[in-house]
Amino acid sequence: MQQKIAALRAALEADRAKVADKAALSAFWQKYLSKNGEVAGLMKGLRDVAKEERPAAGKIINECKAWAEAQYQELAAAVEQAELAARNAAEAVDITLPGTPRPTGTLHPLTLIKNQIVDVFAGMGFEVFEGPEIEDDDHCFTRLNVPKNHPARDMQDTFYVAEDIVLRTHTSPGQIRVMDRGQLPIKVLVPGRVFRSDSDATHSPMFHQMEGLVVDKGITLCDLQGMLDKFVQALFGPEVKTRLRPSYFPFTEPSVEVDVSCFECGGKGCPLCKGTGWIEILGGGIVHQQVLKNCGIDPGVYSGLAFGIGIERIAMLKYGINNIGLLFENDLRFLQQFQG
Ligand code: 2NL
Repeated sequence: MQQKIAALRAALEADRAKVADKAALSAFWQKYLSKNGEVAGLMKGLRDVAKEERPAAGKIINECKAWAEAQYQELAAAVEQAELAARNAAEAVDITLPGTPRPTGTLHPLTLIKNQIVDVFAGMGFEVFEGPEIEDDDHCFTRLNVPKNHPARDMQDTFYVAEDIVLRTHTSPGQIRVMDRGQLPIKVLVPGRVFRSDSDATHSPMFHQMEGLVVDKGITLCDLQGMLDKFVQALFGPEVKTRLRPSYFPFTEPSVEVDVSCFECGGKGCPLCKGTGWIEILGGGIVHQQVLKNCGIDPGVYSGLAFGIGIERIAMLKYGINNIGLLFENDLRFLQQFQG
């Protein structure tokens, strides 16, 4: 028995030195300590020992078993330690390394321009109102003094959703809704998408407008010119001047087209202003008395000014963009040039 035990100890120690992971540890336990393992085998061997020697043999087998179990416990702790150390090494994070830069989005150039315009007019006390994109004929045309069969309805080449229901061709129906609230005075900006059946290098069937409306006692064309002066100077620089030219819109009387002195050449004449020194940027005028009446406002007491700005046009002028399509293709190489 003593020989057997000595052999088992020697074999166990040799095997123990080879155990490096959990799988080998488990095999080690199976081999020596399981029900059919070598230590249990020694116990079974007791049968062959002479009766009077059995107590002594049993004692040394038990000692061997306790020793083997202790060996196993030590080994298990060592394997556990080694695996933890290996995992810590593999998962180590160098917190002194610089972070991975995450690409962040930028505002779309049209949003940048829209925000700039809103900021300028907010500084003059305007509020922002947004109306629906699908409008009825009444809000989009009739109450704006564009009656049925008026050439302006053809001129605007409207998208009809149903009879008398249209994709708004301008944001003006939004201002009609503001006037319908019946609260005066009014100082409102109405930005948003508008739709016209028109498409070339400078026209898109969907584009963005920002209209402004002021209704109060004693509003004149001078108020319009003063506000627009501040607006163009904020957008194009303090040196630019404005010029009003007579024009025609059914909803304003008088109507004006507003030019700015060319911010590229300072007015001397260049390709941008086509040699004229002036660039047309928006239209406006004094709200037609009929439009005020259509909204329940007494033109004998109140007067109004209105203007409409094409946001794409301003963006194209300001950033030197020659094709409107670039604004809607969402090519990152284009968009990333506008960092705000
Ligand atoms: C342009 C011209 C304009 C208006 C828009 C307006 C709205 C109401 C009453 C009167 Cl509710 N007028 N809007 C007036 C004149 C011109 O836009 O060329 N826009 C790009």
